[in-house]
Amino acid sequence: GLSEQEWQKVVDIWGKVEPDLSLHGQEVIIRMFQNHPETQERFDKFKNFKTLDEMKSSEELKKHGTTVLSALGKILKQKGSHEVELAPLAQTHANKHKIPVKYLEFISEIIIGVIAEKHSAEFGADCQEAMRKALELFRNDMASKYKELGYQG
Ligand code: BLA
Repeated sequence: GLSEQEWQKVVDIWGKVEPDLSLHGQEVIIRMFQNHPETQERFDKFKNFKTLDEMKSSEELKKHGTTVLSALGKILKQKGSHEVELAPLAQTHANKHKIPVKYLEFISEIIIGVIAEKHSAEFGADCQEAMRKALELFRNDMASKYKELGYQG
């Protein structure tokens, strides 16, 4: 798990992300599609986007980015006691969207990269390490739920 100091770093940096959640979210989703095109295939509503312009001008994509980061923010603020928040997410991601743990790893690294770019001064090595641990915990707990639900992920 994370120490109280590590959680505090995670929560503090999230406070820098939140004022511009939709912009961060849009950037994360676009970068995930560009770096890992197979992830784009999982979205009926985005799989036909071909150009960066199309992605950038899509309100739906921006909205999804906001959904993702709001859900993640709620989870991170639980500092590991996220059972209530995680259960429904694991359910839809195992049974409906079928999102492998590998894709959760992709998006985790991209989230760290986007924060590092936008908030380099506040997101030093120790803070990045804390965020990486928090996202690892999130993924591990998603993976356990996946197994309970019979999805190998
Ligand atoms: C939908 N993803 C959702 C929803 C939430 C999240 C809250 C809407 C409610 C639901 O269907 O459960 C949350 N998505 C997240 C979080 C992350 C994220 C917390 O990416 C990352 C930290 N979901 C993933 C990944 C993919 C993904 C890595 O976690 C990548 C392919 C896909 N999420 C995905 C899809 C939907 C979804 C395909 C349905 C989108 C729609 O049609 O509206």
